[in-house]
Amino acid sequence: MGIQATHDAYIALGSNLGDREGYLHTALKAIHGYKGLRLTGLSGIYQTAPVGYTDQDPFLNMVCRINLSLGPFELLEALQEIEHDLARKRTIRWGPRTIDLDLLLYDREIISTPSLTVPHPRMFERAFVLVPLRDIYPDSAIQGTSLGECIESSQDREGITLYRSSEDMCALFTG
Ligand code: A4P
Ligand code: MG
Repeated sequence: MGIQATHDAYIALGSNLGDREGYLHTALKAIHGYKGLRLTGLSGIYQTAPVGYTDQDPFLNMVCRINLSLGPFELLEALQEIEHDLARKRTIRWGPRTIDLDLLLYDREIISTPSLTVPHPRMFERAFVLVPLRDIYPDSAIQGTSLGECIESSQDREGITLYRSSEDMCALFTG
């Protein structure tokens, strides 16, 4: 009997179309139900003003931690499959979407390829990612970069309000 090596990864979820909270819940269930993936942490849900293409409705954003046996590229494929199943409409870049799943961190790996960049290239300047990540990330810094300082200097931190607490999310998924 071998010991299965496992990894920890952090995924950012975002939705700003239709039943936003419903899409987040459906995506979390799909992640937890996917072979080789297991949810181990849930941030709160935050309502956030749109960044980039601003003429669109506010987002709900959150972050989850997973424990997994898949490699980073297999994980990206799994996330894309789940996005596809939730019928995301790819029309406007940075535009409205039912669900967006971004791979933020995979252990402490640094990956730089055309199809996958980890840590996610824009995460350190986006409060809509860092504020939920801070709910569940065990340290105050990531590879020497302070989460609090990044949030302080982010452009979008004013537009963020708590929508559902991390405790409520965990209760929903365990009880
Ligand atoms: N890709 C490379 N690295 C990664 C990674 N770490 N995780 C590639 C996920 N994908 C990665 O992604 C485009 C390509 O990125 C993929 O083919 C993959 O191989 P996509 O999800 O198809 O396209 P997208 O999401 O429209 O573009 P992108 O660049 O991911 O958009 P962003 O940067 O995620 O921005 N404002 C608020 N308040 N909240 C939001 O959630 N989201 C966006 C989307 C803009 N403004 C927002 C929000
Ligand atoms: Mg994306």
